[in-house]
Amino acid sequence: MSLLNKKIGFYSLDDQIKDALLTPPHSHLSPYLNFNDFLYESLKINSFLPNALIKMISDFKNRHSSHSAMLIKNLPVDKDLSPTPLSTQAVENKSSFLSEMMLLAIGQQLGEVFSYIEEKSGQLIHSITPQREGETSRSNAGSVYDFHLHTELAFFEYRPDYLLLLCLRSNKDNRTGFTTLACIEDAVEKLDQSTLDILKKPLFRIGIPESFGKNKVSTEPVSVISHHIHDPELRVNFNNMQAITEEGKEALKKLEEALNSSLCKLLLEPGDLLIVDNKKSAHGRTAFSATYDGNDRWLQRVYIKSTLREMKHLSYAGRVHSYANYSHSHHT
Ligand SMILES: O=C(O)CCC(=O)C(=O)O
Ligand SMILES: [Fe+2]
Repeated sequence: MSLLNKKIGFYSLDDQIKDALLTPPHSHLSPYLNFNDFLYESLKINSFLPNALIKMISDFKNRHSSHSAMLIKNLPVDKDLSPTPLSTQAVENKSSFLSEMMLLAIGQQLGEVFSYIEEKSGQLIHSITPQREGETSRSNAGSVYDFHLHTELAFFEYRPDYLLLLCLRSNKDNRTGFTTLACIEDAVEKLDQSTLDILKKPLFRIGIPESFGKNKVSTEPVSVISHHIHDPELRVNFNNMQAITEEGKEALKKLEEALNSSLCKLLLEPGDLLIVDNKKSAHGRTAFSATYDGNDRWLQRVYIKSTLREMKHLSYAGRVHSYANYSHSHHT
């Protein structure tokens, strides 16, 4: 178990640049009132970022580096931060939108910001905060139990290529509530060829969350490691996944052990942005105790796809997409 690993690209912004970004030119815009104006305005932020960081993100995106995730530290986030919202909808109390600016600016270096109507009502910027009603769930709303490693929306063919997690408020005790991360390369090194061959077969059913599934609880059997020979991809969720054969079960257990044996645990701090390559790595979160008093851990999240053109048939409204359009077209 290590805190940082060579598969995670690391960049810490100079204080000087951070300070220059503290007062962005058009801070009166709200992403919650007019998302598109805010989105395109945020692009201007990128011209203030150092070329070395822009290059690192470009190399990461194009797989010119070996990074499966990136951690960018010391980004500016809002100074007078409102209390951690108790519901995922209640972000309108936020009086400035610097964190959103940073998320969307950097997100757009990787591709297109998008959402699903079935995930947080189609919001394009998600608040990840502990929710009382979901506290025992193994989901982003939970806190009581570990949220095991998963690739984001693993059940869905049209899942995000990247997710960005920006920390606004860290967990109070600084000892729990780690974001966990493991990448496929580290796991593949530890697995024998026959296990890898089994993981490449369609022997695994991945659970579909209720908000997406409605009348279907899991996928058709899929493989968890793709056949891309030179740059294999991962599709996994250890919270709700089942192998349909004994050899599949055995292989899945070995994969989980291999991923966990090279796990990175990151205690995100305000201004830390974790960019996860959702094809190359799995992420999760360790348990923590939530108090629901406005001081809980608070991350903001966006989903990115390199391009939205292949999802055109799933479009719901602009950048918001719908899983229902997919399940209908697949007669389920
Ligand atoms: O809370 C975290 O650190 C990560 C939660 C998660 O899996 C997500 O937001 O997709
Ligand atoms: Fe996740």
